Amino acid sequence: MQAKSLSGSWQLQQVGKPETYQATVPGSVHLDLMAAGCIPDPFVADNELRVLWVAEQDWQFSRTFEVSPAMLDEDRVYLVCDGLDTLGQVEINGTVVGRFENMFRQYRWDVKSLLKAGENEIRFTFDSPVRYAEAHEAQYSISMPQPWQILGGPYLRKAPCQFGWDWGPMLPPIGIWKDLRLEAYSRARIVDAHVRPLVVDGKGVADVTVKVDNWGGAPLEAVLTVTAPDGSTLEARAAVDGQSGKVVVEVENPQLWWPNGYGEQPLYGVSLKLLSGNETLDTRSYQVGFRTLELRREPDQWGESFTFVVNGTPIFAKGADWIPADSFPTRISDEYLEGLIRSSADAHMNMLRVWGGGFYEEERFYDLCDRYGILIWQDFTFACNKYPTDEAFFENVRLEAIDNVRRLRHRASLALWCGNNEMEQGWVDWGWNNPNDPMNQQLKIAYDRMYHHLLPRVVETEDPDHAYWPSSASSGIPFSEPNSENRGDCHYWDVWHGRKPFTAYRETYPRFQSEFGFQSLPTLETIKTFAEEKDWNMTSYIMEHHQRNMKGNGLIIAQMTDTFRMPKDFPMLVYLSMVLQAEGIRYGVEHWRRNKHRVSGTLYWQLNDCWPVASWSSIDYYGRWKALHYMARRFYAPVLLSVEDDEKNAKMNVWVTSDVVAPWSGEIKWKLVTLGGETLESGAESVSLAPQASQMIFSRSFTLTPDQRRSVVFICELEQDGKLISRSVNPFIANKHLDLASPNLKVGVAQEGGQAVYTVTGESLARFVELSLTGADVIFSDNYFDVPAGVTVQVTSPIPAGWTIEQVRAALKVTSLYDSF
Ligand code: BMA
Repeated sequence: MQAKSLSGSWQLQQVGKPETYQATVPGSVHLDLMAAGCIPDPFVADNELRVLWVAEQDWQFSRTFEVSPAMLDEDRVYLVCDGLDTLGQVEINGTVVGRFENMFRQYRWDVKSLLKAGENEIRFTFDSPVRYAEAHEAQYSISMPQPWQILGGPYLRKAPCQFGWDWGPMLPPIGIWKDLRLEAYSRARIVDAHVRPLVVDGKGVADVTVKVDNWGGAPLEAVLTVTAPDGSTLEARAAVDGQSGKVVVEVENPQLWWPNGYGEQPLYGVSLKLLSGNETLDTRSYQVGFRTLELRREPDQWGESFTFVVNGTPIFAKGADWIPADSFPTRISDEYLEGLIRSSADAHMNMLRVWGGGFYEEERFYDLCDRYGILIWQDFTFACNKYPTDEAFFENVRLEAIDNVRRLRHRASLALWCGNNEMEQGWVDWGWNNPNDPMNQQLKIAYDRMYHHLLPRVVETEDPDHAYWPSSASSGIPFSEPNSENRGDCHYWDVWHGRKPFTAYRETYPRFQSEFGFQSLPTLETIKTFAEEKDWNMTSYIMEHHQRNMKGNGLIIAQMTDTFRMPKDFPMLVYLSMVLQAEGIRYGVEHWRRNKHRVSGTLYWQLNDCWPVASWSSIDYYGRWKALHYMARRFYAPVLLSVEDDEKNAKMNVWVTSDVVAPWSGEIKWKLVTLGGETLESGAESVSLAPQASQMIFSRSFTLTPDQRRSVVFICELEQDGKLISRSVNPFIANKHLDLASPNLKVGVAQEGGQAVYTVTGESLARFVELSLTGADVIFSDNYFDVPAGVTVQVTSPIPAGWTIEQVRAALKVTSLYDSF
């Protein structure tokens, strides 16, 4: 087997225009035009609107390449394209090789007859996805119009959000977005290898079925090598009979793979060789983990459970929804991607949902999730829309589903296949269904066929080891209460879209909360990349351009006034919007974790951004942690202290919730204290929890005067072996009405190795203390924390590369709630 990558330097040309540009493959037209200085950065100001024309044109990518006589000596030479975005045709030496129409599929053509030894030419012509989508929409008008979207996306198998979303710009990329290469084989090649890392009676079993194309007809052998984390190897071989063979390696006492927080992530290498005698004809290699995984759905007193169970241990899923990490995905660096996955694991997450409006992620994404112990809920890429009903569309999707299920099914991180995002809800709850319209009925029948028949059948056939779920949200019963609290997963949007207060979260008891969220602005440093200071106003043209949920900025302000005083300036508005978001999501997650006997997971909407924008994300486009991400690290901690406050009755219920699989014991210390630090009452309770239990430890109503409500707080601390592990500060009134005084915060900064240690104290309660270093992006060990009067709080950060501790001191900025008004 020989391979030759065709990635690298290409030439780009707009169809019908003479100018040529240098192009980078993998890449896209927008990125090449930006690099050539021909279009402005679409993420700055409202430049997006100035570059809409790019995706309305047709584009050609071409290059020459050498083919060696040795390659042409092989029986077959394929052109293999891992990702073509999206629509067009490819020619070699002037002859059309084939057409493509799906960015999620791998395309493979036998091109030997078109190649010659020496120089060859290859040319891709990409048709405008926008013109295609709009023309089809004009003809069939099936899609659901949204103000933030180019219409007609569903006609194309292209990431739906690239046509615009309620957090994303309308910038559909065009181009060769993954590697492409020539692959040459003689006699036979591997067509498919189904690698199943199983655990059977405590033994690891690497069970591999290989399918081959054996046009040479010679006897073939498959050799399977399993490499343990310590480098030791086990090998087995088996004859390939006809077009398929099965080879199995058993691993005694395998090290089990666990989700983050439940154990280690030992990974085994699996490599497969196809031999003819001593000659290797083809190879494949994989990274696997041995684990069992089940989606447990059992009838119970509330309906039906929805719990992921790994190696027999029920997991409380803690995480977020994942969207594409860039509108132009080919420029996502390995460091950036790892930063996002590491940040998820750092916040004690164990699950991300790859949401159906994006794309099936690249190998490197799942490699990281395997390594960091992040389970993946994988949607098929359909979201919030009605899709075509014709046979060609169904066949295109069937091939796409087979490609991607085969590509990902061996992954330790893969937890679930899910049909689509929110489309069952559309049919049942959002008025999509019009029984009097025959076209509409056809669309609904097509929905049923796709998500209740075609896709589950592909999963059943290609990946019997993972469950299929028809839609998120769904009850699991077709067209029956998809957003039911009693069974299946839920999306809860009454807080945010429905403008309910955060307290409304406590009225819900979903079996699995796979979406809920609240927006904030991105960090000020990020806002500076798209808005000049003159535009620093919530309702300025530019700030509203970087807000795609039409009512979004108003919703932020409205909810802010429930909780906080009006911010005194724009930087404080940014700060408060982040704190508000963090507080809201905390409120929900704490409630659902307290009720873990009933609720089995929370995935907040959304982890990340694809451009700089006001959104529901906890990490902004530049990888900066918003307050929510720091808060997530606290509310997703393995042992959670939370206070169920009842403002009206001045009642505080103190809970401890444990995800630890062993018994847990510790101590609660509480006090009623003035903002100035005077203790009015205090007490302590011991905590002793069964494995994975949640329990109310202490409950108390206080009698407070109206003045006291504004000037005292309830502070609770959780200790283990005398060491503080968590603190919770709870007012008896909305934060805006607290009688806060200037805390006069003092921060000592010392150096310990490569770390800066910040020691924070104040004279009066400081809420949501934010530390930042002007001129550097660092992640602090904690941030947006409370500092009660007279209490010392210590946090650390890495010292930025090349900085002295004096520079850290000079750059340190400290903000607390008191500074916001
Ligand atoms: C859910 C998601 C997305 C959307 C988000 C915020 O519906 O599935 O479609 O971006 O809410 O509105």
